Amino acid sequence: MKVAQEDGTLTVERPTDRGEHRALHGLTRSLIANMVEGVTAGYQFFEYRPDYETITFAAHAPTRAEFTLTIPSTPNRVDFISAAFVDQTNVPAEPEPQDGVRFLIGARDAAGEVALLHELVYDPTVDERPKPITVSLDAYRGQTIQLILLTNTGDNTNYDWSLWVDPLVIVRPQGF
Ligand SMILES: [Ca+2]
Repeated sequence: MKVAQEDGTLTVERPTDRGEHRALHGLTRSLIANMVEGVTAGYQFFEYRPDYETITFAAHAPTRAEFTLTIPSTPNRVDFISAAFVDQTNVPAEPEPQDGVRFLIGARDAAGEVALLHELVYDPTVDERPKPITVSLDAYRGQTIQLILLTNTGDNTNYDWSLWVDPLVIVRPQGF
């Protein structure tokens, strides 16, 4: 999927009219719409400046997306929240073996140091629902960072259509 921004409007283009591309096209549009809705509905999704030319939110692993965020100096919690999911829509009735997708969340701080904050494997042969992700960014309060979202295929690339569901960075009081 190619996502472009022009005159304040985001557009999502699909590479072909094949079924899997049509499905991901719709999903990508809805994910981005949900992110925008999250902003207007009161989430503090601050200083969010993604490079829409290169980011894909739903794609066959491996993928890489980076978001530049300036995280406020606040006593509140700052978390990245999302869920990992591997779409099985296009898996045939008699599938080849698959081993799922590894999801990794990292951050590059102002000094250029990259830290792996969290990783998990979504294996569609075991997992049936999106796996929730909550990653604390408290250590980066007051800094401008790149939040890095990666997927990789593992040993087997079959059916590795991977999704970051409703990715958001939120600020909320302690105890919530
Ligand atoms: Ca795999």
